[in-house]
Amino acid sequence: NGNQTAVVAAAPAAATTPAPTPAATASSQKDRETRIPITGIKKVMVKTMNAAALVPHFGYCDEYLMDGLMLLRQQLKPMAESRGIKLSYLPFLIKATSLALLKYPTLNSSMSPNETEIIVKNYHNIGVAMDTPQGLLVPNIKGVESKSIFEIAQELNRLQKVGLAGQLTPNDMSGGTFSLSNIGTIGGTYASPVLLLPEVAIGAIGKIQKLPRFDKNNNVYPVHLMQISWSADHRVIDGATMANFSNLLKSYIETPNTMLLDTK
Ligand code: CAO
Repeated sequence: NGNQTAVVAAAPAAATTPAPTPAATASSQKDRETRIPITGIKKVMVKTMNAAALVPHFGYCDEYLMDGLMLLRQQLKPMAESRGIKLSYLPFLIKATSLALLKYPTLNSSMSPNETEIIVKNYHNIGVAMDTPQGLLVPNIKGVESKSIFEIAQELNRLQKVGLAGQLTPNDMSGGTFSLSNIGTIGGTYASPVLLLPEVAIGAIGKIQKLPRFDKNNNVYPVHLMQISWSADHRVIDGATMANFSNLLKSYIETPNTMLLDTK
């Protein structure tokens, strides 16, 4: 493309190496580079990420004990499977997020474009980052506040299926109010997620790991831990709100039966 200018970091030449002629440099550089056009979803990602970079984010991380939820999922997974639905950890995390958002609703809001109002949404459309053949997409599960964990799993299964087939619709992807990104399916622990505007918070979920911890008598014992990394828009959310929200979500995840009390 004649309009493009190559931006190539020049390696410092060794003192003894003669400088190559300009023609030789141009042809060898061309052979050593591949130009990938930025189109489609990648182009959208450039635009949305540039916009997000203008928002002052802060990060907050914690680790959640997963043994209780692992046991519960082990019990419920075969039942979901008998109804044709795969039950991963995400439906529980999405429901617990929604329950915690009921207590801390400003995390489910957006800033008005002229920065004069915070628009709190009383519907929880929770987005899930998906690694699809088209690239990173964030479809959302609509109305999580009134869905059961099974209904959330059903919708997640549907979105994952159409996502892998490259058939997510604009409706699947619009109207999100809060996002989660389960990077733990690929690996890793902590992350630094970038906001999906106009949402004001996003969480990145790390890989569940078996790790040693101490009991009160200083004996080492094994636990399963999952790290979670939050990013929030510091114009709207303060650190205390984020920490209180994460603590409540943590209590639902660590003692998952408590979700029964608040689930509608
Ligand atoms: N730690 C350990 N195991 C995990 C896990 C985690 N954090 N998350 C999921 N698993 C397990 C599941 O429970 C499942 O186990 P079983 O086979 O025993 O049931 C298995 O890994 C596969 O899970 P899954 O991928 O089918 O389901 P999911 O609902 O957890 O995730 C989806 C769905 C679409 C979010 C995921 O496939 C994906 O695309 N992740 C990548 C997200 C991403 O790219 N984020 C970065 C965005 S920023 O660039």
